[in-house]
Amino acid sequence: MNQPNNHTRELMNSGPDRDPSEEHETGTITREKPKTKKPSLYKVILLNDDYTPQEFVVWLLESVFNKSSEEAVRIMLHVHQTGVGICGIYTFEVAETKVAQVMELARRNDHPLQCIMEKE
Ligand code: TYC
Repeated sequence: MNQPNNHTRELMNSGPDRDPSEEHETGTITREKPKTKKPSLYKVILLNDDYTPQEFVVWLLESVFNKSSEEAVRIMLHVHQTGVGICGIYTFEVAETKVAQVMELARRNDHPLQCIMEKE
């Protein structure tokens, strides 16, 4: 029986159990398969209404979304003038938590403020 050629040697050392230290012998298989997947991202969106005080929305943006006071005022005014605005973009569980925090703070303060999340 002949010795395996380079192509056969690569096939013999392929698959999840291959020895990456052998890869440099042929120079054809170069990297490990990256097994990480990027998580989906979600926009957290604030909706305008006629009753929630502007100062409350600015305070929410600072305390829940870690915005500077300047950025918080900018986002609040954008929502006030256009009807909607993005507070931030997060992975699913972070976005879900922030929406729940906003809704609970609005409810506790008797404001009709609405906050939703949307897949990016
Ligand atoms: N429109 C509100 C007012 O004039 C302010 C406001 C801004 C409310 C943003 C909600 O998401 C909102 N008092």
